[in-house]
Amino acid sequence: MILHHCMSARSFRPLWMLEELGLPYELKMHDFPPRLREKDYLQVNHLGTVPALTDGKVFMTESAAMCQYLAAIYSEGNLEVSASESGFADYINYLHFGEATLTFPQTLILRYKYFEVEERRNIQVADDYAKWFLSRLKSLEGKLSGKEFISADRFTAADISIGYALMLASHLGLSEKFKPEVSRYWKNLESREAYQRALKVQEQSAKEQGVASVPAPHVR
Ligand SMILES: N[C@@H](CCC(=O)N[C@@H](CS)C(=O)NCC(=O)O)C(=O)O
Repeated sequence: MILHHCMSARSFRPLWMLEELGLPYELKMHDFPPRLREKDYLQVNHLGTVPALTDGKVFMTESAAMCQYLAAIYSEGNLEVSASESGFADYINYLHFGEATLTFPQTLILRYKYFEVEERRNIQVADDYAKWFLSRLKSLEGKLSGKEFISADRFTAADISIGYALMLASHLGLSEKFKPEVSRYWKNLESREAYQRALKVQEQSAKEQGVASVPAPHVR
């Protein structure tokens, strides 16, 4: 398997998943954004985005779908919830929620607070989407009450999908505003050995491959 990754970008989701599974893989690091910094990468993924994953003839470009795929193919049911289990609807709902509802607004913060050239930055947009993101966490707060994991009382790919969104929020300084249940859940997720290994692997690989080892937006 080959995973194309930028430091702490959404490609961290499948990287964390691969570490949870203990599977062998090759991690190809890219400076962010590869679309502009590494034109050759467009031959791997026409969109220029990370992640990109190849597994034999399989090629994927969506981080939450990769987690679902890896759980379905390689976890022997441990990191997924099957359609016959009662937590199935929560599993797929939160797998998508992590990307579509929790990560998307944060990309607007990244773009309008950090990545755009000075004259196109817009603090109003960034602040509005920070509020938007935090208000979307409200539904998690209730859902997580008295629970360690989001679905089926066990750690699954859905926790990785949400966990990455919380990781990004902490990079953006939003974790101080997490409410108690989300804060507890996040501390629990980030203390997982596989999560910690994924952090080390990306840093080590960045150094070995001559790529900036500080996650964007600090790269610019
Ligand atoms: N929905 C996709 C989004 C992929 C995406 O936009 N990745 C960002 C990094 S987090 C990227 O590569 N941005 C650089 C660009 O748009 O050129 C996923 O979850 O994988």
